[in-house]
Amino acid sequence: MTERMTGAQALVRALEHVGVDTVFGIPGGAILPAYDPLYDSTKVRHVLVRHEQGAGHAAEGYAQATGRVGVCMATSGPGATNLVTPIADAYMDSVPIVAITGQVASKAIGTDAFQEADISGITMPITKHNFLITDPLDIPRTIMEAFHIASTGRPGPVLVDISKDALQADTTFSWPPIMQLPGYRPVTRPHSKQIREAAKLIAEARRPILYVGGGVHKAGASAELLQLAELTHIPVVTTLMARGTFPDSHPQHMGMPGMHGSVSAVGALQKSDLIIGLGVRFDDRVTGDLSSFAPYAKIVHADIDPAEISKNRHADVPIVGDCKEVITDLLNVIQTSGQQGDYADWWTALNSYKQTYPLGYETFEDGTLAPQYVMERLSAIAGPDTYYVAGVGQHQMWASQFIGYENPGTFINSGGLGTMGFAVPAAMGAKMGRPDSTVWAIDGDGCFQMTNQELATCALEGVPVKIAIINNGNLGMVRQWQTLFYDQRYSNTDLQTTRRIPDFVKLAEAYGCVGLRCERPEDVDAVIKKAMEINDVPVVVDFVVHQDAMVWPMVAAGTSNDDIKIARDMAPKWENEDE
Ligand SMILES: Cc1ncc(C[n+]2csc(CCOP(=O)(O)OP(=O)(O)O)c2C)c(N)n1
Ligand SMILES: [Mg+2]
Repeated sequence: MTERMTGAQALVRALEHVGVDTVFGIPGGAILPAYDPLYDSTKVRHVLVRHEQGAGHAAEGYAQATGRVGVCMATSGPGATNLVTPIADAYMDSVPIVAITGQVASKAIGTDAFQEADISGITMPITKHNFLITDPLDIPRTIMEAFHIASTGRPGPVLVDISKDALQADTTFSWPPIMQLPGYRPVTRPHSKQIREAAKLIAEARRPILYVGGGVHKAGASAELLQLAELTHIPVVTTLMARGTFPDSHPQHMGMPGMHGSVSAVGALQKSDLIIGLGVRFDDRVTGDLSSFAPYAKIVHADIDPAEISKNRHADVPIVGDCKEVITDLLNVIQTSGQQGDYADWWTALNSYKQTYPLGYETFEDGTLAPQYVMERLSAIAGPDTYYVAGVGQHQMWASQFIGYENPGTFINSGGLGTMGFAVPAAMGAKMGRPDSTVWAIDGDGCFQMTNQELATCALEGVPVKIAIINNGNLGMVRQWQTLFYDQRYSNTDLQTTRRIPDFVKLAEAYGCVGLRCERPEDVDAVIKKAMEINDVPVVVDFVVHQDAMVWPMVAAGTSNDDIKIARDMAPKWENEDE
């Protein structure tokens, strides 16, 4: 069945056919034709955001909370370039989003026309793929291809740029279109020889470790991971992108590795003789100085993206495949062989790391709030079924360290790009994707000032997110580096929020939200409980905390993981330093 309609109508119809229920965006000249049929759609809800960056992060939050493709839309030129940051963010964290942008009329492309920007050129290195459509006939097929590419293999952002005349022209629409992607065939089935090789190394190892990254949750493989860990009794570390993929409370969990990881997780990687990396990138925040990273370890590295394998650290056993299939196959081979490694001495060492160096923090005599305490109480009161969405900075690290994650995908944050301003719009997207769940954003006073305008969107669209601002009056993470590495010369990190500019409570109220403030430890529980009881409008809590709280442990940038500090000038003592 084919039907006559405009390119714009074909676009909306195609979005309906691929199952889109929510689009975040802002209209403008070049995309305007698409907004007309969108007005009539009963299946697609368009959410009018206040800044296109908010649309992009909302699409990411929606995608991460639901596992479905998030969608954002913008006009040409500045609308499109405002999407660049969230597209780059989605690329770094492998988040499936489709960004649809209007482009100037095809005849005007290349003439520096009003609001022209070469967005497909600009986003070439930060998209998994992108398209420029000038023929309306291509619209349905391209939309289907864009959603297929974004959500299969290693997920990622896809941009579809459509010229205004293609949206306006008459065309024929038929569904389903036939995709034309001859060169795109992601490998999901791991090679059985590689699986056997990995199983053999696991049986031979004395100090193995499962290094779990964002790819495991993206593959929906947390149940299989738990089975594998319990079958083999191998310890597990979960990266910033994998928090909750393996339960924090599990005795085999060693914590988060990396720059602000636990001593037990960092130590376990450094001392291991076999790292089984699953859906990880061996990125610099985890490895520290690469040349001294895990010097005794052989590497099994499984990832769906062959480009990741041996990119940073040579893999002795490379496995290309979907993590769910990799883990399932490993389980089968290990179960059939009945071989069990001997890790008793390893566990003695690991348990001693855990007992000797638990995560801790400083409290303040003057009665001011420790930010870590706020996280602990939030975790206890809001519980592990809540979605936590963080900004970028100290508060993000405390949210990772001091909230207990028990369920996969419940910590949503900007890991690879480290994008300030991520939290408020991403929390909005997460809440729209999961309306029955509680969503708490944990934001910094700096980050919050970058994207808080989306509170207007939340209030008007009925999206009751909860925002905890960890207000330390500073660009705290940068201040921490100035404290440690720049002689306490605090160049341009004081936000002066202590002068209540802005007053976050009043700002929340101005946006139609409830604003609360908490300044003393004894009030924390009552304020969180009050925020938990408000479910009809968004709530913002201004937690005024001590300005000098620091994130520990820390591996200073560029140094070795062996030089991890548990506090300023305090390093752990390693036992078993016999190799
Ligand atoms: C868009 C952007 N600009 C600059 C930075 C560099 N940066 C990283 S953390 C940080 C401070 C964040 O301050 P705040 O939101 O108050 O969080 P805190 O560290 O105080 O918890 C800055 C400026 C960044 N990550 N992203
Ligand atoms: Mg701050």
